[in-house]
Amino acid sequence: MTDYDVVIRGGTVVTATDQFKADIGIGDGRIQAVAETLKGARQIDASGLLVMPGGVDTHCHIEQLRVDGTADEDGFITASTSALIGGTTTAITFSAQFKGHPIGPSLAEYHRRAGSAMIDYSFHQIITDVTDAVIHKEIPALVAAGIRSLKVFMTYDPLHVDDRGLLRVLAAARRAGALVTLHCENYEAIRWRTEALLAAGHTAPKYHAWARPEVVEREAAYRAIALAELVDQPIQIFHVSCTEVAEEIARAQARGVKVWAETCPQYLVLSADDMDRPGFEGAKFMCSPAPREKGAAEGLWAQIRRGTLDIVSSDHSGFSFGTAQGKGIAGGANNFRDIANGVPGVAARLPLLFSEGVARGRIDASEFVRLTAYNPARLFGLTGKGRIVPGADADLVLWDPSKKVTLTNTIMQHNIDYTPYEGMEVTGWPVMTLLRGQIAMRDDKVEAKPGSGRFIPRGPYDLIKPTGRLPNGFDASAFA
Ligand code: DUC
Ligand code: ZN
Ligand code: ZN
Repeated sequence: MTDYDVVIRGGTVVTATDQFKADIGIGDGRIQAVAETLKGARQIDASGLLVMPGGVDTHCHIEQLRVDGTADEDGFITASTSALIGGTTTAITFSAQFKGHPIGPSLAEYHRRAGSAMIDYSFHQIITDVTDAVIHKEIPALVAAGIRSLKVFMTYDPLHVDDRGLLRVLAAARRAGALVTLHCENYEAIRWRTEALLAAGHTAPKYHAWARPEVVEREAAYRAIALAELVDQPIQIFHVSCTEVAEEIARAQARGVKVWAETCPQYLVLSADDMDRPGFEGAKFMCSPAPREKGAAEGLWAQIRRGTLDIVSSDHSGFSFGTAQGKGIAGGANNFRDIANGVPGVAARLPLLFSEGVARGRIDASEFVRLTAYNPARLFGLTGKGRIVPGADADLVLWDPSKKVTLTNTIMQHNIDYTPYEGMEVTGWPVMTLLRGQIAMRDDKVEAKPGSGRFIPRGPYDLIKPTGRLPNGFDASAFA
């Protein structure tokens, strides 16, 4: 007689706090027991391997729609394939609002498209048009439908929202019980510097970084924090690229502001020099904020270790190098302003972080779990994810900590024609990924079927409640 459907036997279980030898008993797609010796109808031998929670990537652009009706090249099937190859089992992707359009119908379209996903998922709703209907009807409706995070861009045409709009979104989120995530860069400063650079004939990809230096990101991050304090609304700052922004966040955290922040592998392993490769090759490394000077990443590692940056997500973006819908190089983009920003990385996220972090001794394996699974699940209210405890979803990755792999685009299995990490050698590789107890990837082959992923509705949770500290004790969000 067996006690469990599946037992993962003999591995080293890594949780957000501990590492120990144990078996994991799985039944009905959930973890039912973690103990020394368990019996199951099926055994999976994990000896010599780490057994960790499946990756939770809370910043992925998948099949995101554009104003012209096209969508990101990496769709839900290919992006989920790539996620599973890299050990990730849950993603939060984006539903984009277009100016002049309501949210409801486009969100329904994202749900339809995500029906083919092979990982579990939720959405962040991008707010670009801060109308009365959005503030008073659509944001409450989103939260009621289980979407509890909003994204605001402080830069980019036609996405950016001005300070008044941001205040209104923060206030609406406070009333509804949602988290606000932000892309922090100063819109006018980037416009001004871009115009000057192009007027001076500086068109190559490397000038992307010149158009948006660190101070442009720091100013916007500081402003976002200040506005969030004014409203007393928790926020998360996306893709922190440099120490000076992290220091601004650390100062706010020290005075009790509920501000969380992520960084991404591109800021830990790429640099501005990559954008200076010959011709337009540098476009492969263009993302925003821009990768910084060589060596700057050590400052980010320090801020990871002190907890200022508590999530490492991929910011996976579906732009190929040689397609018109991608970076447009084949279609003749001839200056940095017209090249799409963003790099693919949902598969490479865990291997790069493990290799650069754990294998090189910058962080330990439990910290790796916190950064890649436990903290993202906790911050975004993804109940049942990111943990190895009885009752949690049996989303697991079996990891060979000493396997060496040279990254290539073929390995990524996404629908993008390049990886910015081509040729990099990593130490540590996922050999099996399970989603809710089912083997979804084994030895670099995806076994999951389209549609096996599930939408995860997110209910209320304490972490993102306001602090109750308001200037003059006056809650303006109750009136505006
Ligand atoms: N910001 C993102 O969050 N993703 C892709 C591009 C960008 O600027
Ligand atoms: Zn962004
Ligand atoms: Zn993004």
